[in-house]
Amino acid sequence: MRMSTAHRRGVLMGAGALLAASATRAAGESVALPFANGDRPMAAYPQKRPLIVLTQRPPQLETPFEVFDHGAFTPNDAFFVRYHLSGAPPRGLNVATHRLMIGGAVDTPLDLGMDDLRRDFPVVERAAVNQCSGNGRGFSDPRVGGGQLGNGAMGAALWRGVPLRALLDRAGVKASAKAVEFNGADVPPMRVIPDFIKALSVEHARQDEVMLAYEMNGAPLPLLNGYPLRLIVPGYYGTYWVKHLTDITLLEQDSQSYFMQKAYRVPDNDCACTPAGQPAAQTRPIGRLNVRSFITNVQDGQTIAGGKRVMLRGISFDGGSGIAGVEVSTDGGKAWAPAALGQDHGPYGFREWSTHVALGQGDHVLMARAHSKAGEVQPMTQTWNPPGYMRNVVDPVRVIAA
Ligand SMILES: Nc1nc2c(c(=O)[nH]1)N[C@H]1C(S)=C(S)[C@@H](COP(=O)(O)O)O[C@H]1N2
Ligand SMILES: [Mo]
Repeated sequence: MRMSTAHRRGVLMGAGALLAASATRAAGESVALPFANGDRPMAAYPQKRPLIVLTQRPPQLETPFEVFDHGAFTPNDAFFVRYHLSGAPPRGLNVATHRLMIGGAVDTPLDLGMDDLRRDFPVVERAAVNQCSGNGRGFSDPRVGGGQLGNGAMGAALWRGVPLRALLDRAGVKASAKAVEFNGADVPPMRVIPDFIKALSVEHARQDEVMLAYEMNGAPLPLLNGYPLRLIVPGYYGTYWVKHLTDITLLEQDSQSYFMQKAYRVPDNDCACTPAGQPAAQTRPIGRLNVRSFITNVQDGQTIAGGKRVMLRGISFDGGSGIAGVEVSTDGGKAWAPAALGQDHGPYGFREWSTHVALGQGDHVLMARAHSKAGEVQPMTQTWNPPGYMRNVVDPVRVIAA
């Protein structure tokens, strides 16, 4: 569905002013994330309900965790926001004038409008989790540098758009092409600051699941989530999901982008980890999401009813093999019992789970632990790395049954 012209103008031309105004308006509310220096203001940005503010310029907003208890899809107005360049989001984006260029090592460079994308290419729809590499970084112990995020820098949506391969085939990728670079409309505020450019291998870019999305959960992408077009790389960390996509460039060598060569890299070993506090000898670009689960209906420190059946539920996901099972423990990880899995929305989405437990009076430590179909399981102890990426340790939720 198209936005009306009036709505579009409101969103686009008023975005700058609204960003400033609404941040002040909601300045009263705040939230305390459960780690040192975790106090955060809440603010409602355009098209968003009040979210947890990590930075205002550029906007970096976290989803309040209770949202994840309401289903396998994260509402657009609650979906987290991550930007790097201080001028983001870009001004003046418009579905009527937006262009996507495909160039470099191709037979026929393409210059496409949004109407061309909707009219001339197949349509695909896929549920997929977008998770920031640093989701949960604020819990790293020892602490690490970077945005001190709780667990709200993730979300799952139903993405609708065009398979990337259809565009690559139309342009005709030269046999010499090795990598594909993706750039969006946001530009660095100064020439010395690197542009936000990401890359995939040609082989990865041609996989079935990689797509360009113009809709999210049945509506146009919100401005702050990449309007009017973004890259979707199911199973991969959000850093690859370039927003406000304007340029796709086929390269005959590896991308030299700062955001491939210097940032968003993990230790090059099986656990993507180093001994706490130690740097990595070798690194590689971050890749697939590891397996993860959360209890969503009970919070750490909460008092719950003792001596009767209570429901525990939550979400799980992995990098695309799908969830094989989720187990739950009520004794801090000694005994485990399987939970029931909810509806399967495909291997890249959130998979809900639920179970019932009865707790005797006193203190209990609840845990959920997910297994992927690829045989991966969440670790019981944290795997640490210097940037605090890929956290997926089983989280204890301490409750009092009374
Ligand atoms: N154009 C652009 N795209 C971007 C970024 C950015 O700074 N600029 N950040 C990336 C990162 S690191 C993440 S985690 C996701 C976050 O997507 P969201 O803001 O829609 O939640 O966007 C990615 N795409
Ligand atoms: Mo990210």
